Amino acid sequence: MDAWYSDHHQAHHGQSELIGGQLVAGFELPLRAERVLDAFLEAGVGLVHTPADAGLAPILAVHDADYVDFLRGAWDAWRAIGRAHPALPMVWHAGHGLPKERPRHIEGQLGYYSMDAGAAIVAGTWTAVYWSAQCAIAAASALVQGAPAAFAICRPPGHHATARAMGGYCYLNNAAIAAQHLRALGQPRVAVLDIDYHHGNGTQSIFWQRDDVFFASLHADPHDDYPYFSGHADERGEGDGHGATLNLPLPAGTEAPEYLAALEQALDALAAAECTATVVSLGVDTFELDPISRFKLHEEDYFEIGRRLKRLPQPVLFVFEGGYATEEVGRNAVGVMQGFEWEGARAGG
Ligand code: OKP
Ligand code: ZN
Repeated sequence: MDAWYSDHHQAHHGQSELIGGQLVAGFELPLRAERVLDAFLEAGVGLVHTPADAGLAPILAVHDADYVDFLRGAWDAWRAIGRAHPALPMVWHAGHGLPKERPRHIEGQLGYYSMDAGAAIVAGTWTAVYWSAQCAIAAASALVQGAPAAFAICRPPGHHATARAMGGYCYLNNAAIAAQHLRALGQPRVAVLDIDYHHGNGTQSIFWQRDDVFFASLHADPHDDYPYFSGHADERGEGDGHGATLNLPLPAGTEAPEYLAALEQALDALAAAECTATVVSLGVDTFELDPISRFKLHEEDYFEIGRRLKRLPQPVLFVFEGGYATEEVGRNAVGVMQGFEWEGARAGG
């Protein structure tokens, strides 16, 4: 399988992050995507392409236009009030529903368009998130042109971003944009399987009331971990989307046997949903040495996960999400691709 990668992600760097009440240098580093690219090339899984520019239309099919305008202009607005350090949201409307009025001041807008202080804006953020989304769009296009699988090496990640809010290192929801693009290109029903350690709350909310995109997620129990307010087992979707969301929360300390059993449950549900293509939100922050997570998967488990994913409705688009153990993130992510390809060759030959 081939991969799509743009080095524009490097422009998004030097973000600050609030962890446990302290402002620190962020975990979401340019090195992460570089390590995934290197591992992909080293393993010889396939070719790496630079995405074509498909423009804003596939992004606006998922995200609100005013939110996209905000992302594009936020750094300049922040500079205009004399600030030179990364822009972080710090005030939120926590009442019922959306705030009535959009604030005029950039500080208010940062809160209006975010869910937490986990998505800093720096000078290169818009360029990076735009091209991260373009990687997912280009890979989705390759799928409908006949590729059996593709890998979008996206950075920044996307699965926490909703239609109108950033958070948790995410700005544009690459996986949702890819799923929606597959729909636009004629796929009747698309599956999204999210195996990042954290619940894909943004993706869930985007497709919450729809039955043409089935969302299944394995993640840390939100009683105990980020994003805290969604991902519980009783969340199944609403309206037309009732039954088209499946959440499988798992406890801290989860190891491969329990993880793979839950994965089989998700794969059963996705098989029953009769989708014609799958987007996998691939986070490898389920790794035992991940600095912000609490599952206990080992390096060889990613190959096994890849093998199991061969059961998914085909074709399959992998979209890179989390994974913060920079030494191992490349091998772990690419291990999934290798297991997937290995199982395909075994079954075919
Ligand atoms: C992005 B992705 C935990 C703080 C969590 C945000 C994590 C965002 C993860 N103590 N901060 O899903 O990998
Ligand atoms: Zn994550």
